[in-house]
Amino acid sequence: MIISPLQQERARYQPKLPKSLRGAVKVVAGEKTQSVADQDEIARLFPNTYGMPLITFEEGGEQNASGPVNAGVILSGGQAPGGHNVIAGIFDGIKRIHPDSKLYGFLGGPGGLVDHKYMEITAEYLDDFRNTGGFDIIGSGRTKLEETEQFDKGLEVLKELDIKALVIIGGDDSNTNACVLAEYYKANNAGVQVIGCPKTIDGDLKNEMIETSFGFDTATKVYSELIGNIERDSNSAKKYWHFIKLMGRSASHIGLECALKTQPNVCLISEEVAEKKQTLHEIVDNIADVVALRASKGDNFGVALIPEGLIEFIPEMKVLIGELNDLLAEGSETEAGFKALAGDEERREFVAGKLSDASAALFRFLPAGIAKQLTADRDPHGNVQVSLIQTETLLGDMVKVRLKEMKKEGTFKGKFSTQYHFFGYEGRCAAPSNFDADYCYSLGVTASVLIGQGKTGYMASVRNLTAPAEDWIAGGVPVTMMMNMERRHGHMKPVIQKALVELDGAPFRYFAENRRKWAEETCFVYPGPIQYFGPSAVCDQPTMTLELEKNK
Ligand code: FBP
Repeated sequence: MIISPLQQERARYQPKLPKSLRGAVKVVAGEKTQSVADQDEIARLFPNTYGMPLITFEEGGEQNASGPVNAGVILSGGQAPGGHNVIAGIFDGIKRIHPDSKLYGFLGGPGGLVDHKYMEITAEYLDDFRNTGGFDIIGSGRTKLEETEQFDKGLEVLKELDIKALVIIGGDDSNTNACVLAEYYKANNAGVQVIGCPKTIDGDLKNEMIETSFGFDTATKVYSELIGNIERDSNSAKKYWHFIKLMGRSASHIGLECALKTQPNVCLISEEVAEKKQTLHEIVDNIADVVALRASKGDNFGVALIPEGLIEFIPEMKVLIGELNDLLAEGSETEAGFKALAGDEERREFVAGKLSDASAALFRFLPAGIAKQLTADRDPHGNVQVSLIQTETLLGDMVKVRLKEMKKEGTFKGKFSTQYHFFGYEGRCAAPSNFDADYCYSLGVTASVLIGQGKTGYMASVRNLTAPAEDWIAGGVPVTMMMNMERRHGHMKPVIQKALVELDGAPFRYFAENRRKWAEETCFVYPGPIQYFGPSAVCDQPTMTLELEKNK
């Protein structure tokens, strides 16, 4: 493999570990835990893994003599920078337990376990992936592990390879399923532990014990660099309004973090739109007002950030999407009728005729391209694929129409030219920042200690993340502690609670206090690229979200 000079230097980077993980580890068990809600129901569903204590690691335990420990690892869902370092941490950790321990990677995500597709990860193979982005070391996938047949099929290969523990690196759904698997294997005395690891650039797998999911730091730094570059271009040419859609399936953490870093003129936060029950027209009017305000000062340019998940948070759109999901559910009669029609307009009318009056009116009003995107194939979970919907274009086009009206009314006297961007995949496989490289490696070593301690149904947790890495606190959190019951596809299910942007949280409050000034004046900040070598103040900074949350 040919690698760049930066990659060569980066390969030599030794991730920083918390003090407690550098030598022998003392394991301290805390109080018994409870789920965040629906305690009775969750306890009933997880009789073997509910209520376990929190675990914290401290320096200076005794190195217990142990035989080799074989472990398996799965990368689940969307890529996030740092996944390779989690695997490196697990590898080095189990080798520390015993040099003959082996690590197997299941290929292409959870499906690899079910289909018995795996490889042994050797030291030589792993070395090329240390401190690199991507999930290409073993590949990832979105197969859901939720059926007992899948669990049994997986167990066959785990037994064959003498694997004692499986680490599932994934988001909220994958970690929920990891816990279901842990419970099943424990209930059946399968002799396989299951440990979770918090991954997702979306940043929505977090709570009191999981301060952030890995990948959020790097991805938001990459997007902020790009946004800063566009802000500078916008401020130089002074002729375009840039509408930038940012990835993040549901929550707006990415948009908020990027706004805190770059101070754009507009940033929509989906959770606020939902809370205030804003309509599409209100959102458009608000943006048009900012455009007009800036134009009144001669500034016919600006930058607006749009979270990818916005569309599903606009109440009227949410209702429409819900109705469309039901109508176009795979295998339904309406889906067949819809697919039998060839023309887009014919299809639109066919669907509109079956919607409620309000949804039909909205559906007919939307630009043809957006209506088509809303009826496109669903993802494996039956959801609209929001990353495929061009919300940025929809809003830009609607703002244009509104500004024409305002021109007639005499309330807008400027120019409005747009450029559209979508930043998502650009950030998911970036070389991890020092923060993510260190955090991920620490998560991997933490997982190996949990394995060595015979734990199951735990998620690796590394906390105190705004302190220097040596003072980070590592340990394990029972996954059931993060669960509540939610309705999913018509059934109540135990799931890890998704963390949305809290409107009374410090990051949003800081944004809300400043956004008027950022709209009116040009306060752009140009963060520049991620720095890997240099002063710690430049290279090791965590996200502003974390800083504000910790210093609230
Ligand atoms: P995870 O929740 O699996 O980490 O993935 C999140 C994400 O990156 C979202 O931000 C985005 O909407 C989605 O994946 C895109 O999915 P895909 O990779 O299947 O296009």
